[in-house]
Amino acid sequence: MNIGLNFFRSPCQFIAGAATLESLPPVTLPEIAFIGRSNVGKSSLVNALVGQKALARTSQNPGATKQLNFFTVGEGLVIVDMPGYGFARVSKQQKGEWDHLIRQYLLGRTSLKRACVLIDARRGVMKPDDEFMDMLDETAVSYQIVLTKTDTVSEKDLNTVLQSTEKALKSHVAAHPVLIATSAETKSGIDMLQEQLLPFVHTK
Ligand SMILES: Nc1nc2c(ncn2[C@@H]2O[C@H](COP(=O)(O)OP(=O)(O)OP(=O)(O)O)[C@@H](O)[C@H]2O)c(=O)[nH]1
Ligand SMILES: [Mg+2]
Repeated sequence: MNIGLNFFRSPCQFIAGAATLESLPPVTLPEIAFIGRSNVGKSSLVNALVGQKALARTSQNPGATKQLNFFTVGEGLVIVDMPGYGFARVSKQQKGEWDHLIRQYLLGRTSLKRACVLIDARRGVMKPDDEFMDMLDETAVSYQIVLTKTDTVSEKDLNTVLQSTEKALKSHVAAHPVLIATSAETKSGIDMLQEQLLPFVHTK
């Protein structure tokens, strides 16, 4: 069966929220995970990807997403909206538990096809991102960098951050070479993200 980008307009459903490894839902469809620092725009990008406003819960306050949230897109894909790493207004213990959960999920999930590592266009790749990608480089996880919030920077600053991110990409050998620049606000680059993810969709 041939499918196109309108696949991402398929009905979506929340299937599970997992705060522990034991509560992860069973492996069914191919999975795409959205990861990145707190507040980088993971939940907003998930919503933009599937053309919805409030499938995933967003917030101005870092630490909004507190568990791994699993959503099905039609009958072809599972999207995982993850808690943030790095800065969040949560306790050290909570942060440690999230980091452990995120790491164990990424290392062990057989259905995970790609992790989208989100980078805020206003900040570029920061130390926690670099460290996180170092960890991914040592695993078999296929990952790709996605710039977020591109609407908040000037064209000049966007070019600068694109260049510095391309440079960072070169030091992370396992990263997918295509860098995607997006805005959940203007929907710029969402079609490119969909194109990159379409090959993973399960077709009957
Ligand atoms: N201008 C602009 N704001 C955005 C964009 N994407 C997200 N935001 C805002 O950034 C804030 C954080 O967005 P979330 O999607 O909740 O971020 P998150 O990465 O899921 O955050 P945590 O779950 O706390 O880790 C919200 O106030 C969003 O409205 C974007 O493309 N442009
Ligand atoms: Mg979130």
